[in-house]
Amino acid sequence: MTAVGGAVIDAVPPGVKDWAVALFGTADKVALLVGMGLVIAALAALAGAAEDRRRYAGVVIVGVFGLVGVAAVLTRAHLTPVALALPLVTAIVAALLLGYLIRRLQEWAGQARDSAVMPGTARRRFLQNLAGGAAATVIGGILAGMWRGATAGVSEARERVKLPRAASPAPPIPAGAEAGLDGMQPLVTPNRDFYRIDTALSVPAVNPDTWVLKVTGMVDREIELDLAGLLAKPLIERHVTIACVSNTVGGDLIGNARWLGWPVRELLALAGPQPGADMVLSRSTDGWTAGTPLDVLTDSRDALLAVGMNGEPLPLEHGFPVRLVVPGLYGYVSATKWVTELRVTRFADDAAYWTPRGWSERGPIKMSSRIDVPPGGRRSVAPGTVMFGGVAWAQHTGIKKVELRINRGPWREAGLAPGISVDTWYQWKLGVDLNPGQYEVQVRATDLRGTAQDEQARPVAPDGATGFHTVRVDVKS
Ligand SMILES: Nc1nc2c(c(=O)[nH]1)N[C@H]1C(S)=C(S)[C@@H](COP(=O)(O)O)O[C@H]1N2
Ligand SMILES: [Mo]
Repeated sequence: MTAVGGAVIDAVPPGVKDWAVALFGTADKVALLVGMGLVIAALAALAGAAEDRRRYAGVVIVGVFGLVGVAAVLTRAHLTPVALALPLVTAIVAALLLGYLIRRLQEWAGQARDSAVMPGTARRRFLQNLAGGAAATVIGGILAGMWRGATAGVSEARERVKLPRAASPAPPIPAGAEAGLDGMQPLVTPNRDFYRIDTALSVPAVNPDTWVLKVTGMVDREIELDLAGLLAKPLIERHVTIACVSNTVGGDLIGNARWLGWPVRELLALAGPQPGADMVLSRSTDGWTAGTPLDVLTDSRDALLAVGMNGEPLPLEHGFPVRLVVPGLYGYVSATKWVTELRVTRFADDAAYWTPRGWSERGPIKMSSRIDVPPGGRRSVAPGTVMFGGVAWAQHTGIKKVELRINRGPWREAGLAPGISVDTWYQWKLGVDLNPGQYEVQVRATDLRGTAQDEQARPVAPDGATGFHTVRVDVKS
């Protein structure tokens, strides 16, 4: 079922952008699974009715569904014999059970019709068999659950991981970096609130004891690194704000965390990239890939092979045991979770997961800003001084100023809190005196190079949304 769902996700046509965005959110995976469950129940009812009318008709329906399952597994990047056998075995068992139960049901119906030598015998047999079938289904479910229980084992292994102290700790958060307005999001996003985006329907369970990272491709020396080896390196800790290319203007697919890891440039320096290489294709256990410019991974920025998030080992959903975090690039071209390979290559020779699906090969994060306060959809407030607040980001460049305008009037400069670093978001706030009425409020940021945020509204595809976050505020009388 996960394979079919994954195939559905992968098959999303590049044109269906908004749908794709919705699909990769966490809640929508549940919707996808529930929807598939309903389809399966309907198919089962159809197969039962068909089999009752005509012998083998229902069995054929079940068989076709099983083949669809096999085909879906075949399209998945991570092909295992178990994954392949599962839909086959399920379909065969379901077909046998279906044929058998319908025969019993017909026997019972026939006996009722012939009125009654030994009434109840066929009925009893049918019910016994139905109960047997249900029990077999439950046992099968438990076995499948045990197989999935691998995730639980990895959770325990995660508890045992001891993160070392950073050789270079995160610089302290400057005083006043939190604007201190009610309704603002915390400057550092707690792990449980951190947005999650990936194509994985079930969280990959990666055993930290057997995890290895391979550096391959156009390098002088291939490298293999295990977790103990990685944890023994001089690790650094930095705050970095990562964002999703699917984040709409004003959206919340962005978060700021304190990451602990080893600079990717040091690993690549050991491997020795060869002349002509310009991309690193990072691959996760589930086959997903990101293509990151080699120069971004070797310049002075803190691109990390991260093991820690806000003082803990990475949560399973955020890539345990090891992921990439690259300041300044959208996640889809850089932030590979459950990473197991870095392949040094060329953009001309290799394409990452999202590239043939209609998203740009390169994905630098676009500067943006957001109004979080006053909070909520209608944003109705009392008259007088109305406090506005929010965040602005231009990763690896930094924010110089944030301005607000009311009803397309002149821009007014907001108070900008000091950033933790140019790689994180900045908080801002501004009080504006407003009489009762309805107002349109817009925000724009300017980066430390002096470039102002792009006013032109553009959708998230192919390389990130632009435009001003615009909200309506209702000042009550
Ligand atoms: N293995 C894997 N890593 C992945 C993805 C994925 O689909 N699979 N999605 C990327 C995208 S699009 C984003 S925005 C970030 C999100 O990281 P987060 O879920 O920790 O916030 O992870 C990136 N890493
Ligand atoms: Mo993303």
